[in-house]
Amino acid sequence: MPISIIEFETIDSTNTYGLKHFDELEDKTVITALEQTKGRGRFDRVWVSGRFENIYMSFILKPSKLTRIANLTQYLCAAAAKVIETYGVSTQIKYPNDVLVDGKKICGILCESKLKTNAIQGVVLGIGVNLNTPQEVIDSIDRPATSLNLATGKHIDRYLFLNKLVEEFFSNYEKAIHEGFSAFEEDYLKRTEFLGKKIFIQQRDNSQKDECTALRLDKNGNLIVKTLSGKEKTILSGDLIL
Ligand code: BTX
Repeated sequence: MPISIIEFETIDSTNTYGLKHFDELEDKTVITALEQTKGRGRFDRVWVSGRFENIYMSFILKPSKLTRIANLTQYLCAAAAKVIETYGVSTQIKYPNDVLVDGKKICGILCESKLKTNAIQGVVLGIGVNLNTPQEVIDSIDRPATSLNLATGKHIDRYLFLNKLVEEFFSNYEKAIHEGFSAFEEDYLKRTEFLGKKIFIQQRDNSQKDECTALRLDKNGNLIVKTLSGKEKTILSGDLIL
């Protein structure tokens, strides 16, 4: 379980706070906020973070051995999907870090390493989950999005969800750290719907969309695709367009 949960009413970003105060925060501290004024996604994108009784949270993690950082993102993705499903909705995982409901993004994960003279000291693993975002705010997001209240037709108790997520995350955390992808492979794979399908990989500058077929995830959780020229390729960065 976490050492402590620190909650802010308003903060720029729980990840930014975690990185800034990394040295003084203990391993397994959880930072949460009711709203973020500068919520961040990957590649400096914005994460819509208004005061809607949503989850904006970062885990401060300083494991002594870390198999693969990318796996922590996938591990949290599967944990979040499981908790969302306790509300009676089904989820899909879009590689590597999105949880979708009805094909729309409900949750995003941002994993950032804390480096000191090029050595990794640990990570700040941030997650945002839309629990009670109003429809008009969802409609203003530039990609398909949803919120758990809209999917269930009910208001979602933020503290209950937060506790469930923290508990689920730490229930298998040590195993995930030590064994990597194999520790949670089944939970992750059974929610992926893109394998075997034609997809596009878009690089971060949005310049190019490469068509390919998603083949499988390897034993480290990396996506293997077949390119149009028939070659197998490992995808380590970019966004999947389904
Ligand atoms: P991402 O780069 O995968 O997704 C960002 C994209 O998702 C945006 O460009 C936009 O299209 C869409 N988007 C923005 N806000 C939302 C939203 N609320 N719901 C659904 N879609 C949205 C995902 O990055 C990583 C998000 C991590 C957020 C957490 S919150 C706690 C922590 N602190 C912080 O600043 N970031 C993390």
